[in-house]
Amino acid sequence: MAASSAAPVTVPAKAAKPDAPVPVKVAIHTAPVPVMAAPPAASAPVTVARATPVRVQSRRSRLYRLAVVGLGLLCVLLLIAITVLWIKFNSLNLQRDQLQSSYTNLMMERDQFNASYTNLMMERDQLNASNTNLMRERDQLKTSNTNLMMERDQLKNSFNNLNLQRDQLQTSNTNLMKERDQLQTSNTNLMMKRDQLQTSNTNLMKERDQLQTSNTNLMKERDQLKSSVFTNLERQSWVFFDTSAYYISTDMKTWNESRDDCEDNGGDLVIINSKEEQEYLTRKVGSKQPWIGLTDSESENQWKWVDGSALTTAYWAEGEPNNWNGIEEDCVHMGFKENKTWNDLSCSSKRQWICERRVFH
Ligand SMILES: [Ca+2]
Ligand SMILES: [Ca+2]
Ligand SMILES: [Ca+2]
Repeated sequence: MAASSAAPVTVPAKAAKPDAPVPVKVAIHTAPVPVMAAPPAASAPVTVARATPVRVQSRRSRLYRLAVVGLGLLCVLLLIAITVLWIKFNSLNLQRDQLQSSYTNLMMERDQFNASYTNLMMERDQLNASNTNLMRERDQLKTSNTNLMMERDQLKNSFNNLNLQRDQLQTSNTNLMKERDQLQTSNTNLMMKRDQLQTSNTNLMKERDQLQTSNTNLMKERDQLKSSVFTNLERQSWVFFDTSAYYISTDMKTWNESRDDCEDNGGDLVIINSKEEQEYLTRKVGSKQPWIGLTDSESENQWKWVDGSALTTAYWAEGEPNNWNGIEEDCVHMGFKENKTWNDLSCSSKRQWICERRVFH
């Protein structure tokens, strides 16, 4: 339509500021209505040449007709113009109404847009706030996630260690249960043995008490006997050293006769077991040279004591034993030479002797 180009509607596409209301400008330009110039009035001057009266009258008549015709034409034209203007006016009114309606609609839409815009701004602000919160939460969750992953890894390690420990403990537990069962069995056996031992112990204590009583009696008897033995030995000139009693004879006999005498008195020829014993007897014999219980009569140079034991420590005089002068010398006496030490001599020689017997203190 031609009217739409004549009536431009300016609606800014986007406002400079989002908060400002959308300006809507509606300019209505009505087309200028052409005003027809009024037809020349009838009283317009008409120049009529002065002629003859008929001719003048005819000319006037013709002018009148022309004027009428012209006036009629003018009226027709005016009517057409008015009709056209009327149509255009109606059309413009219609367009104006449409534009007003459109304007109203646009205003409503603008208000709706404004309301929507406000809502959207609010939503945007809410979304911004929500976004900020979400980002903060995301960061917190990221941190939390990292921590959780670390904790998870630590828990995994801990879990693996615990599994390992559990397995070890299970093995240990199984072993301990076996040991416990064995110990229970052992304990039961030990308790039985303990009971048996308690019974046995009770019996032994009774026996011990009886033995103690018996021992006490025996000790008394022993002391009495010992006293008696000591008295008798002292009476027979025995002397005492350590755990032995010694008799140094005044008579002189062969080695074998001397041994018989010792055996008859509950002993045997002396066995010298230590340096102390050797020194004690050396002091006791003085200048005597008595037999001692050492011989190699069974096998030459295999010296043995009268109890069958081999000689370990000897106190031979210098150059002894020597089977002096080619004579067999198989028996030993002490107190020889200045050191009072040992010499081998013929067993058939007669000399004093020393007997030894064990005594109890
Ligand atoms: Ca001895
Ligand atoms: Ca000899
Ligand atoms: Ca000799």
